[in-house]
Amino acid sequence: MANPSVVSRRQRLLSQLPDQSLTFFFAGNPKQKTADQDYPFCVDRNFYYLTGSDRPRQILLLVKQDGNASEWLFFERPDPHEELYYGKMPDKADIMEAVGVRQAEYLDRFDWQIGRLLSRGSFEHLLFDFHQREPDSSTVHPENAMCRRLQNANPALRAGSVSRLVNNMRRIKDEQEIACMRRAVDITACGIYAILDHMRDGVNEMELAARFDFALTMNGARNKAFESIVAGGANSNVLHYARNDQTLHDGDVLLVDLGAEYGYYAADISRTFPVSGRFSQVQKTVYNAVLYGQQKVFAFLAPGKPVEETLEVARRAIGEKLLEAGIIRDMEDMKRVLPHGVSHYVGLDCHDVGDRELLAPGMVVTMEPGAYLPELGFGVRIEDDALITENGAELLSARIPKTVEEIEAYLARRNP
Ligand SMILES: [Mn+2]
Repeated sequence: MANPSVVSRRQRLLSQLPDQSLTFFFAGNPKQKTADQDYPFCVDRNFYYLTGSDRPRQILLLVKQDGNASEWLFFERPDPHEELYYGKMPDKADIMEAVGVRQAEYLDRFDWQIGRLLSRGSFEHLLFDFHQREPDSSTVHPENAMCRRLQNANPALRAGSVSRLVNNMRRIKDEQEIACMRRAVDITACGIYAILDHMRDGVNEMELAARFDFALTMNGARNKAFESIVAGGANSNVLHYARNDQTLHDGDVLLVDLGAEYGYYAADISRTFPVSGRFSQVQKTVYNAVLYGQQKVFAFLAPGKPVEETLEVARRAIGEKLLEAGIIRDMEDMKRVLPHGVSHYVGLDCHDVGDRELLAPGMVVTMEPGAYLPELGFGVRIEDDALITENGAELLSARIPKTVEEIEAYLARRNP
């Protein structure tokens, strides 16, 4: 059975597409790793959003002509040799059933079918969802080369991009998406508890990263949403620390920024913990300043608010507390202390797509204020994911310990 959310997304998109148009989306191709191996296939997110299908080498075509819509899915012809090694491939009936389209066609008939469609109608637009990071790189992305070929073969048609339209649709999550995101956050919570359970003096960051991975797998998440940051001591000042190979020491903080992926949806959570189980006085002061900043951001989140403004909200609140404590001398210092954005959308991408404008119900955003103080030898980041509701926001990651008291109490119970 096709996922009804996916069918309704295509209907909503079709209603916004221009008449007399052909619009193409590509699942993408596996990337070669070694002579006889590919990297695990990672489906194009816009394609997945509109089809619910994660097999490679598929093309979704939306046709809008004289006010009528039709939907085509092109896919690989089943090959007995491939099936011998990798299992049964879907046939036309399977594809129509799974994706909910009326027309399914083998890829080797793509050119013939497009030619037939074009010869029958008076089309005006060719719309593509180019690979977003490298729209001109046809060598890396064969689907981009296909777009160029179609464009060159039909110079009378106006070529354009459909990406922004779909990206902006993706900002508002439907029930099915929110359910996946709740699950991703809950599994991330399990992973964070696994880290807390094994964090102690002498442990390597790598071991804690592995505890997180293990907890994800055991709780049904096949993948991480992004490479984990597990940063002890001074590494906590490196915003995208990736080495994860240093030893933790009592007295240090451990900053983790990580997330599970569930049903292709991401969670994105950060916490900062004391390795010894107790924050030092200055760590506590900075930590509580960042937490205060996050509380202010959470209170700010509501429909109609500009998402980009959370950075100023956080800087003001954290700055106020750090000034009070004599840790900074001037509010201007906050540009250095908190140099990164505080909110981004989360969804099928960890840093999810779409124009960053005013918040609206159904958006999911991060709140990730931090304070990075190399002069004190540590940084703090606290990040949670929030769902924008009709009149405010709902914290999705409420069950992960966050206040100094909650964290120290959990660690004290762990080490009686
Ligand atoms: Mn984030």
